[in-house]
Amino acid sequence: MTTPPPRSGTPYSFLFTPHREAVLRCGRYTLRLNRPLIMGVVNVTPDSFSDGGHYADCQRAIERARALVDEGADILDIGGESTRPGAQPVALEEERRRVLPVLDGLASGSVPVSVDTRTPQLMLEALAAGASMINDINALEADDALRIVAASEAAVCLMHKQGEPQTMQDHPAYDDVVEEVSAYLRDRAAAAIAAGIARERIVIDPGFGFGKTLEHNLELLRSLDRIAAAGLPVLAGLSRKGMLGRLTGREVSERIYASVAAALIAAQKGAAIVRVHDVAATRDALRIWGAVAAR
Ligand code: HH2
Repeated sequence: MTTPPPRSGTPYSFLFTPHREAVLRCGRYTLRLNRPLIMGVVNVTPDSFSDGGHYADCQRAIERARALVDEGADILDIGGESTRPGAQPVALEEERRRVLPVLDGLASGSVPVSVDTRTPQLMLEALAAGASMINDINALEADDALRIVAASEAAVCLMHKQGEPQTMQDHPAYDDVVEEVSAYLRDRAAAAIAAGIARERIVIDPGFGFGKTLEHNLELLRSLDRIAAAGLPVLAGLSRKGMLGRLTGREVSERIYASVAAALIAAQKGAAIVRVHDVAATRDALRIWGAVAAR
């Protein structure tokens, strides 16, 4: 596919994307997708792989989220359950206790708040409490999830994974990882549209690290433009992940440079949204690219 000619004044004019003029509708917010957006992650958990325990307290999580907005986050993503490889599922009651008070403190802010959950009942409660997006690593496959999101105005991120977090890294296997992930995301987007979720509310995500070897992850990153060719905005979540540790030999707390590099590559490959922990560093890198790209 060829890149359309640049328009004067359009930032990121060599961005490979079929949705340059597009918007993402997230509840009362409409986000323009004319540059890569930054989703800032706040995990309200004791055990998330990179920030577990740091923001388990509600007030600290809210302060962290506000700091990420000051650093340039376009969307916040609040999670109450770690889905890192080997993680144990969290009971609804506990996930609710972690997420809803933080959402309450942020929902009236200047940026949309996404809730990272695969639990339909929590989706329902989060939407009622002002969540503008549901980020579901299960791609709304659980009973009722499609119906619950369709009944709202919120956006949704449909993510691919192979297997379940507890065992997904045991033996990931694909014949053609890019084709299989793309086909799955196309199917889930079609199911969401059939359930009444407008196209402009849907984001797709190949799910880096979710039932994928290092080689699978690299192949997906190399070919992100093929996934973006579905015409839906693509979200890429590479921040601080194990694949970056494998490639650099660095611990989680030392993966900021690798994370920024990965986010930049994802954006150049057509990601509409990058999901990151280090917002300021990512924003600076994307700004440099944007300045070079704008003509
Ligand atoms: N990655 C994680 C969690 N949620 N959601 C989407 N859409 N895409 C991702 O790549 C993704 C995600 C894992 O990262 P993190 O939230 O930092 O860790 P944990 O699951 O341990 O809380």
